[in-house]
Amino acid sequence: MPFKDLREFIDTCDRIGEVKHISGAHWDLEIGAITELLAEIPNSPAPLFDDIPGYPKGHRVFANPLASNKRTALILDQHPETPPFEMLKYWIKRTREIKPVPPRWVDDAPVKEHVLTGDQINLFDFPSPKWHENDPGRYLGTGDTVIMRAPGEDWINLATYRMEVHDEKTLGLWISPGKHGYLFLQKYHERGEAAPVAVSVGHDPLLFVCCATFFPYAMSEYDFAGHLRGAPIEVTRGVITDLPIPATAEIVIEGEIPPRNEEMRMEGPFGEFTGYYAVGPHPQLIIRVKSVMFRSKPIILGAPPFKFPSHWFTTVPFNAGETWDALNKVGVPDVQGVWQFGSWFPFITVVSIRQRYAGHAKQAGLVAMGSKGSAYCGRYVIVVDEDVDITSLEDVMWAVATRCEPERDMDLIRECWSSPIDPIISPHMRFEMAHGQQNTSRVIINACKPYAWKDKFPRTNIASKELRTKILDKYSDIFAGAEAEKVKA
Ligand SMILES: Cc1cc2nc3c(=O)[nH]c(=O)nc-3n(C[C@H](O)[C@H](O)[C@H](O)COP(=O)(O)O)c2cc1C
Ligand SMILES: [Mn+2]
Repeated sequence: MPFKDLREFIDTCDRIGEVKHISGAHWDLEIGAITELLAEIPNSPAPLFDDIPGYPKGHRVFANPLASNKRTALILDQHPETPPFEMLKYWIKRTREIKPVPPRWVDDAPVKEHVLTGDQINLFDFPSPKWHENDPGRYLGTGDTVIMRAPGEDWINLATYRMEVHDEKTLGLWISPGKHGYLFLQKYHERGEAAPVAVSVGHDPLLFVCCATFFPYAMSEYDFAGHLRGAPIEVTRGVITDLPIPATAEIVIEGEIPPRNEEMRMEGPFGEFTGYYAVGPHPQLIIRVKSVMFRSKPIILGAPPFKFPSHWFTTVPFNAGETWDALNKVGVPDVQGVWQFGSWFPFITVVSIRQRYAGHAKQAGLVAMGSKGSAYCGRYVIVVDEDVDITSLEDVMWAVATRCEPERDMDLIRECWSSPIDPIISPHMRFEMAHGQQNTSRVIINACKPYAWKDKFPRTNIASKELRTKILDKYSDIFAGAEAEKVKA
């Protein structure tokens, strides 16, 4: 069932115990710390903050929207108990059969319940949290979507980029080199033009996931989100731009992004997905805000990044789906699955194969490394045999520790696509070099049994499936419920 807006999603989550109502937490670090501590607990409920000091009742913040299996399953319209690996397979299937569903224009737009322009605008009217202790200020944009039209082309890009509140009418915007928004701005700004922009900071988390997942250039995230939900996203024209904005959004801001040589502001450092504060303080792009639209009792969608292994984003690494698909498309045979670790970004990509020929594992590693879903900010690509549980980092590291001979089975690839956000980039490269010059190396780890003598590799000593089943049947009183589920495999 597609959700028509964030409110309907929250209500549905609430009915299955997936929401924690929190009253009175302060925007200054309290909301952030509660959100972080909850994200550290696997599958914890999503906090909905109300009665935020200094703000009218009803001005809310909803955070960690997809940080549980059940909530992730909800947006995919899957059974709440669906395991994350099955959800990734479903995502890939839907991606493969994509038929773009363009958004539908409507006039009746709840987001236009209140419209402010000019002097009426004060961004501090919304309870943007200061999420992490060393953030420079308050970030209204974490689970946001930044909407722009491709200059000279006919398509709309939507993407999640962080936004700091600089003052009543100015937002900061940080976009990593190479991202679609970054490419658009290069074109606008080369012509000396400010770029028209609209940003939603509260919408259906399905749209959010699509805005934070890698899609090819020229594929509008609106069209893919419409395809996934099986119905078009309803959009309405902005009040100062003609950009399509989600009609049922909670808060939408419109404005323009001036060229870098006209105005920038110091931004960051912000607590990033890497687990560090890497980027900033540094002069960055801004949005000059020209209009603010919002519904009564608006809800900010918060998705502040936290240090791995917190599942602050989703429990399913959707970018791994692109890599799996890429492996299939170029014809790497017998790929059993792809998974990623690293708080949503592909620091560690794991590919599982059923080895068929000498060189098969290396081929899989090289293709995975270069695929869109794993290329940006990657570090390690690990290839394992089909018996390894790729969703378990412990199991993967067991394979690395026992099946990889480092001298023979590791390859170093230099000068790959990274980002200023990468903590290993030196301060000189991060701050003094021109944008886009940062890069890092990769290691491909072949943690498969050596192909030449794989049949002579020592046997694994875990109890077989047959023995487990027999014991579980006979001694069901020892292994009840969840325990039994755990030892079944
Ligand atoms: C919560 C969250 C915050 C993000 N913040 C940023 C950001 O500040 N800048 C950025 O370049 N990418 C950020 N990303 C990653 C982009 O949203 C992601 O790479 C997306 O695919 C970019 O879309 P695009 O290819 O249309 O540019 C963030 C992702 C998430 C989940
Ligand atoms: Mn895009």
